[in-house]
Amino acid sequence: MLIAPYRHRIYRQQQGSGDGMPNDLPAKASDAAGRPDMNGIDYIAQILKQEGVEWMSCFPSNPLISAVAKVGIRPVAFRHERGAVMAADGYSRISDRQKFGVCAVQAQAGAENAMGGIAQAYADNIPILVFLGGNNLDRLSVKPNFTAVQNYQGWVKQVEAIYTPNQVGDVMRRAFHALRNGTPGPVIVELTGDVCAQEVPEAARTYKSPKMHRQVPEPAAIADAAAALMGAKRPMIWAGQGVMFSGGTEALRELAELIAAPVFCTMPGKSAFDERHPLALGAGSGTTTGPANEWLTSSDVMLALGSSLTRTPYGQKIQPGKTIIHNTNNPDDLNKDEAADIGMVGDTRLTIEALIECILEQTGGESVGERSKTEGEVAAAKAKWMAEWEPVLNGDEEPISYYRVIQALNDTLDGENSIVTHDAGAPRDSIVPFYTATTPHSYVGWGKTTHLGFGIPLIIGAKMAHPEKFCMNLMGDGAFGMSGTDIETAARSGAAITTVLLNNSAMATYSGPTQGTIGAEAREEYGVSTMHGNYAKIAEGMGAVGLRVTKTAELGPALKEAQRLNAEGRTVLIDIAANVEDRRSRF
Ligand SMILES: Cc1ncc(C[n+]2csc(CCOP(=O)(O)OP(=O)(O)O)c2C)c(N)n1
Ligand SMILES: [Mg+2]
Repeated sequence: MLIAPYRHRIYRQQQGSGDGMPNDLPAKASDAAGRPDMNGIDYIAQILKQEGVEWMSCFPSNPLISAVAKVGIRPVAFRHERGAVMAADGYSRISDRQKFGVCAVQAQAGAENAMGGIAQAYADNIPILVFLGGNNLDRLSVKPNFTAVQNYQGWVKQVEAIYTPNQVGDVMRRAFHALRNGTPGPVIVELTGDVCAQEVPEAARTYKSPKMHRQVPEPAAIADAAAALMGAKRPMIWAGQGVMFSGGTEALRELAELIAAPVFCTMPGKSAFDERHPLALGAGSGTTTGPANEWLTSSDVMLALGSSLTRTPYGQKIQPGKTIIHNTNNPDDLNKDEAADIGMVGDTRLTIEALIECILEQTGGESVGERSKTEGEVAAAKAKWMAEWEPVLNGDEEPISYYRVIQALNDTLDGENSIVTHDAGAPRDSIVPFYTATTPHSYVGWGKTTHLGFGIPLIIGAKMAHPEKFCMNLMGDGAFGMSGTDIETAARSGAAITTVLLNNSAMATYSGPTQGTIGAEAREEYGVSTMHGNYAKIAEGMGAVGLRVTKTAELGPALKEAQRLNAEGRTVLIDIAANVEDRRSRF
């Protein structure tokens, strides 16, 4: 069962300042005349070092890969560009705009293949910096050459090509400004081949690190929101990813307790509020918890924090008839899909703090609402929902039910020191309502365009950010086809992750008894949405440890073994003989 990886290097955490402050610059190379010799690529590497970048995902080739290695930034090569971009995304997702995932791929095929990962980051508002290799200046815009500036418009927050060596510092300043400020999103820099190989004149080497600037909503909007919350009969809070990105999770807890409002987390916001808290309603994708459904249906005032309130099949619907108080840092999200009764454009943590202060001023320091009554109602709603699901979560059916696997995760993992993520399809639908998220980013929810296979590279990126944590992705066998070779990336680089693979030889969302959308003609006659594999064996062939689980009793021990092996620096894949899960907590 256990095999030694082909080549194993223990991943050592790179020593950066870790506080977002610039590191020392490397010594400059000099030519005979004592003049620093630095081309555009070397200057970018130096700026990345100055910005505290510790590693860069990549798929060869791109001249920046050697240049960053020279200045002590670790390049990690993935097996395909999409994965490299997604790992940078995973790193950014849990770094709250304090650190950023950086990625480099080559021109043409590399730039084209990166699209899926970039689109995913764009849809989910994730700040990543992607360097695409570029053609020479005289080939830009000439068919069939790919130009990022033309082709990535509409999929990114910002995209620029470098047209002159004098411009490198300005492009990089705009890039880091965009990463730190406004709506988060992917920032693309196209490294025009011949231009970036030229010397950057000393006078143009003037890079200054841009700072983060945060806004507070107008005082009148805060006062209106406070009044609406204090007058509410049944308030609730809808917490999005922006709560975590702004460092607002503690403030959120304080506010929820102050106004006795239960908290629902969106899928990307899952883990912004500890799901063990008595005011926690849990999280929701298209599926959600019983308590969340009750408050989404019956609340009269909803305070949405750090959320775009985007309508998506991977989110809960907001029922009409509520007063909506909407906080976002992006004015374009206000009134996009939902009419905002009160809009609060600004940083989420600062907004919550301003709300708390305003409410306390009016109550003379007293809390609002009946907290213990509300907590009792949440507990009752949870008990009602769990009465229905308890037998499913603890069932001993074989092939093993998805829910039994999720129960084993809840029973076995040290939630506060783990990072768990899902993949597209039934794994996501099943786990989002039932896995208990604890500390911020202990769960990474994702997916509006929802790229299958994101789980492996995402969790490698998370492991790069937190080598001390148990980092695990739950995926289906269909998803493995999209990114499974990056198990080799994890094994080779020592970013020791655990992949829990629900092997049902099917795509449950398309071929399940009631969930199926693929017709019997294509399924039964031609096998569309059926596939087979022994993924534990494949993992072993790529230098990881493969474990097979066919009985429910083996789940806990396999997860414990995975934790032990990860701690030794070994990547693990647990291949579970699973059912074609058809049950969903939908309302
Ligand atoms: C790149 C991409 N293509 C297609 C899809 C649509 N899709 C969502 S789930 C799924 C099947 C997933 O099958 P599997 O990973 O085996 O999970 P299961 O539902 O069986 O648990 C597909 C094709 C997608 N999300 N991403
Ligand atoms: Mg499957």
